[in-house]
Amino acid sequence: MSNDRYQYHDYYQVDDLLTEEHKLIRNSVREWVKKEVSPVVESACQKAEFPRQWIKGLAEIGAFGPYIPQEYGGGGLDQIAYGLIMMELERGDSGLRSTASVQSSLVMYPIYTYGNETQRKKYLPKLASGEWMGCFGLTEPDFGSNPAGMLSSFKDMGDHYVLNGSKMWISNAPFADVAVVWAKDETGLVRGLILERGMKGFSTPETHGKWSLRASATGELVFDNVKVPKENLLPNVKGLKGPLGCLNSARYGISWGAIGAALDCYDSALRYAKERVQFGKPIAAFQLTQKKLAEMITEITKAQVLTWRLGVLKNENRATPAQISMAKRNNVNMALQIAREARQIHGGMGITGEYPIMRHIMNLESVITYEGTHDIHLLITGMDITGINAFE
Ligand code: TGC
Ligand code: FAD
Repeated sequence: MSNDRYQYHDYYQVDDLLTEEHKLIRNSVREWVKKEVSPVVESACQKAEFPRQWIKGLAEIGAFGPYIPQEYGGGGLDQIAYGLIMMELERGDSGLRSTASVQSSLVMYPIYTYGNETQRKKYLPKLASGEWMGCFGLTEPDFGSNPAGMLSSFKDMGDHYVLNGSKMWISNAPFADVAVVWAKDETGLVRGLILERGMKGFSTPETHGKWSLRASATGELVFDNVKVPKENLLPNVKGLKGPLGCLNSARYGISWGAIGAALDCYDSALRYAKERVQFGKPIAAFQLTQKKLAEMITEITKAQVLTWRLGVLKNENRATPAQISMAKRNNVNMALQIAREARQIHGGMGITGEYPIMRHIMNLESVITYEGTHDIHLLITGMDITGINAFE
């Protein structure tokens, strides 16, 4: 994919709803992705390697903590700017967006929101600059959709805590310097702890053999009697609403990100359909191809409008978790369906690394599962509209 011919599509002129600053930020991220990501992303995925040089670039374009206040090293931007950054990054690759959304929404957000001033000052500037990378440990081998059952726990030893347990499927774990870990205290209450690489008994083995998100590093977090200083407890939240609150922010970012992956597939399919000739005509001339392309841009346009509106609600602090669930579920599913149709339009070429399509399909198979599966989000909507909890 060294020749990146991507062009943005905005059928309903959603751009008119953005500020000049939004457009500037979006364009600079798009340029960075074209220059630094597109030339290497296919080979990174083929080799299942996270290109470490992306970290410096992500920090420079402001992708780490865009909405965290500037006094802590963040960008001080609004939620729409954050969404646009996620969209452009995921246009490049979902794994790239994952790295940035974990750092921003699952590590910096909880330290900013639930941490004290000392923790904010110690961690946030280094996370914003990419000097330190972070990860977020909620999922366990036996507790994915149902994190309330987690077994990781810590004991109060007087002047420190001792943490035991494990986490699985953790993005960025293999290279993270800092981990925000959710575990139960002796009363069974979920609390957040900040772990640092090098703490005795804390290890982060890498997960190998993924067919999805191959340019993103995934691993386990293993806690074997880890001695955690008391000052590493996040003081300002108790219970499952702590980690779930972070997920609101990350899921919101994913709802934008998925539009980026869908746009990349649509853009490639549209161009290919106009250039590829069969039976003496461009395949774009066949009604069946037009149906696919027309449905793709219709779904993308609906998602762009829905997500922009969600961004406005989020800026006003009015977006509910259920509204965010609806957007995450709709947009990721939309992107996956579009990626599959785009693969058809590319024929055999669609399975090669010459085009981004197969990589997006494989990536989106993770995105539709992590941060709450497709069905879990449906049940969250179901609970919201009926008032009846299907999880109990
Ligand atoms: P439930 O009893 O409903 O709620 C427990 C407490 O949490 C509150 N709450 C929320 N608070 C903030 N935001 C939300 N979205 C919230 N949802 C619930 C709730 O009000 C309650 O508070 P309180 O004060 O009464 O205690 O919880 P439940 O145990 O019944 O579970 C509900 C369920 C299934 C919806 C939830 O657990 C869930 O969302 N499951 C999916 C798990 C998930 O999304 N895991 C993601 C792991 S991280 C990840 O995937 C990162 S991928 C990173 C990347 O690479 O991008
Ligand atoms: P399960 O919970 O076992 O679900 C299996 C199936 O059962 C799903 O289809 C699900 O929808 C269905 N199901 C479960 N409960 C119900 C129900 N009540 N009703 C109907 N159907 C149900 N986690 C982190 O904490 N941090 C990370 O950084 C992170 N990164 C990830 C990166 C990757 C590449 C992947 C694949 C996952 C990552 N995760 C991370 C974990 C992710 O959040 C979980 O995989 C996800 O929440 C689902 O959990 P599970 O895989 O255990 O599936």
